[in-house]
Amino acid sequence: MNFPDYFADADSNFNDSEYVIFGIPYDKTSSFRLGANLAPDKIRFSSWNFETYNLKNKVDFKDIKVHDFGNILLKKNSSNEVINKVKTYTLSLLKNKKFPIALGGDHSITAGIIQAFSDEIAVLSLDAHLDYRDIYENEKYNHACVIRRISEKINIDNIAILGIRSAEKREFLEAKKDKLFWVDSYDIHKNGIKQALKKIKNKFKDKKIYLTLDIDVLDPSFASGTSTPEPFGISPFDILECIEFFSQDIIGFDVMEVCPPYDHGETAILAARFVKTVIEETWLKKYMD
Ligand SMILES: [Mn+2]
Repeated sequence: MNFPDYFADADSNFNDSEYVIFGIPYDKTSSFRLGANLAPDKIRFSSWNFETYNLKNKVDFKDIKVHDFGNILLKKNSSNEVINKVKTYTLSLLKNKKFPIALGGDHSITAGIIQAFSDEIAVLSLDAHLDYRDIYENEKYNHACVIRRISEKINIDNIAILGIRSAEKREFLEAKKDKLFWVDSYDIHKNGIKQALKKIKNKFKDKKIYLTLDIDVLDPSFASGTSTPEPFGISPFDILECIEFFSQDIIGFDVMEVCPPYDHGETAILAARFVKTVIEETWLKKYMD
């Protein structure tokens, strides 16, 4: 079957749209398995799987004005150039009051998106990995360094990570010393996602939140199609609760690290579902008040 090459039902033009989806087909800093550059188009394809009506929140996606820009063109750009391109593009969306939704690509890209936002926002990262290295494989803008790069722009008190279960010892100790906040997946498994979300809400108060989803936060049994899978992950329901809980505050979203060559389709399906969920839930909040 042939489907359009844009995200399902994202058929508004740019001017009318409230939400803009854009892809960044980039995986040059992936450290284990390559292929995340194929993810934006795979996520778009997967989005056609779904009904437009959401039985749970009663939103019909067709009622929301969503534009799909397509992919940002990257031709042999250095990582610095990629980050700058992504920053410039995100700035153009914010200037036009659009809600940015990015499809990665590897997680290094999120640092570029965040640079376009005010320093006053909070950043919530869902990730199996701490990603707090200063440099990795001679690269400052590596996916293993994304939280460190973000912490150079956003006060570390306004950053939180959910679901981690992997870090290098030195990286871990540095993050502890710098008082980076996280709730690991073992804690979430034992005490539930709600208490973790409440802790973060207490910390962020009413700050606006940029939500970045590294799909490897999920257990590999749900989402094996990712570059660096890590056992003992959280579940899709945990992520759903997180999106619903913060829907009032979320002002931007990305989903990163889907790796189609290692996917049987389910990882890209989950990514597409989370894109739709973030759009529906934030839209619902905006028009309910
Ligand atoms: Mn990760």
